[in-house]
Amino acid sequence: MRQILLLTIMLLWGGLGLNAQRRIHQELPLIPTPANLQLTRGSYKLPQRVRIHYTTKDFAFAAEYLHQYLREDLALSPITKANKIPGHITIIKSGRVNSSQGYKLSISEDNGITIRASHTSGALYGVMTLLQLLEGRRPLPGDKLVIPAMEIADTPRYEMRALMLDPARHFLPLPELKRFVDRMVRYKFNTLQLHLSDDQGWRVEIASHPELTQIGARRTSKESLADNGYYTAVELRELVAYAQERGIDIIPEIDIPGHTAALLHAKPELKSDLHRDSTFVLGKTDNVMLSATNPTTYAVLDDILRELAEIFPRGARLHLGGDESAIERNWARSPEHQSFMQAQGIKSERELMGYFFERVLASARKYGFKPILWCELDNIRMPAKEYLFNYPKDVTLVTWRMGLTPKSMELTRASGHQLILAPGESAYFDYPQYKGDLPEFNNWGMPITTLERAYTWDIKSNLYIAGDNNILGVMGTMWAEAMPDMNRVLYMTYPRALALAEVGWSPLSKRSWSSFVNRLLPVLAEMQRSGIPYRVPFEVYAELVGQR
Ligand code: TNX
Repeated sequence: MRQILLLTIMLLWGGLGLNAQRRIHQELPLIPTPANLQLTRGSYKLPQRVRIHYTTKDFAFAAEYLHQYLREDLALSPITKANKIPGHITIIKSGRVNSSQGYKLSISEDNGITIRASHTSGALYGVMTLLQLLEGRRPLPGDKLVIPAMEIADTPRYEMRALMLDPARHFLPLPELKRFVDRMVRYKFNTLQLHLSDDQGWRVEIASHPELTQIGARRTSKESLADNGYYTAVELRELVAYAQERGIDIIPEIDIPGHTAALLHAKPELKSDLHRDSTFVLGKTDNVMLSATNPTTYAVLDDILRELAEIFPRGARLHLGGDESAIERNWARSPEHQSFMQAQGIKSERELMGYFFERVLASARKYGFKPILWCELDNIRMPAKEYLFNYPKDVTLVTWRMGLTPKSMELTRASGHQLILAPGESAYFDYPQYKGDLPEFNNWGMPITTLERAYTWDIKSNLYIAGDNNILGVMGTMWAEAMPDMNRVLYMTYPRALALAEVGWSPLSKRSWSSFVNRLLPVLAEMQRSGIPYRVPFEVYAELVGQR
């Protein structure tokens, strides 16, 4: 089957008319496409012993990254930290670039390559753009590498471009997380959320409550023993530093008060009266909730947050879940919760959610975290009118449920909450990418999210209103019920995350599906060369030859 597919693609590619081939090569293979790009006269020839000069030690990592690429991927012999010589590569700190993630990239025959940025991430993004320009241009021995002269002035559409991994469902060892981070920076993603707890596992070591991982990270059913595992505080600190060098913030997520079977399995004292006598099997139980009446719940959560604060930098974001809490099945049926509500004057279980989070958010604030919650409305689909409960102003919300993004945008616009867009119908990359495609196990009837959909959702909709400045960014989620390991995760991530990277970075005015498709092949070729699994988007090849 695979061979047939590959053969078909090769035939299609070979069979493209000259016009189509020309069309494909017209556009520079940059993903995400820059905000401004102007080709200028001439071209620049990279010398074999090209010098890389940088003006501040903040840019050392970006320079080193470029150095390594030139040496290993293009077989050049670069020299870094040399004095500045015109006609080579310079990475300059410049106050003239006024956005912290922005950069300017000039390529000219006489001056060589200049990247200007005011901050580390801008310098890094300038290098990533340069890498894509150089990709596939490895010269033959004796020849020089030539790139067209141009001026790029680039800056992101949204401050945050995020992906989310779910090691709770299937554990992903630390080196695999680094492998994922390595790819993210290539496409200018700057945030990785780690879903560290769910019904299926508790994945972060908490010294004051060792049973969380001793019990909560160990599956009890035989078939899923391979899913055991957790991150130590030392490992997470290492990951935070590793990601930070690459311009990526890590957001830990502790999912409460629902999605907590593993937590309750490890700490039965946090169960409500409803479940006091039940035992939970890790990976099997859901729809249970923490007790909101028990002071121990808040004390344990405070301990957890305090320890997380020792791992993550002060001011980091922290996601506290808040999704799919089955309040009707839990708090609404619990005598303890009902009398607690009465005593406190709390009128509904929804209001009790507000009470619960106020108490946990007090801990989050005390430890300097910026809190995030999944946005829930009064209904799981339209018609929905309002928030599930009164979200405090300092909480950033994530819109995720299918069909609720327009409503969530309207509500947050009015209430002033910051919003991250992770719409289920276009940014849930656990869903199959095409009819009949993976995942072939644990598929609970997932809908399909095609590459085209992952790219066009914001272009096709009337979601955006001028001055919508409460939107912090976009996030693609890799929920892992059906993804046993990192190779599968990468296969599901790419190429759809390339589409999302462009949604999050490039201005709407510069984007089109056909342009994206034209730029895709060389980027995928580089992934293949680097050993990154991705799904071959054969339907896109059909698009190129007009067969749709
Ligand atoms: C809903 S999205 C969930 C996750 C599942 C996902 C599967 C969200 C906030 N909760 O727990 O993994 O659907 O697509």
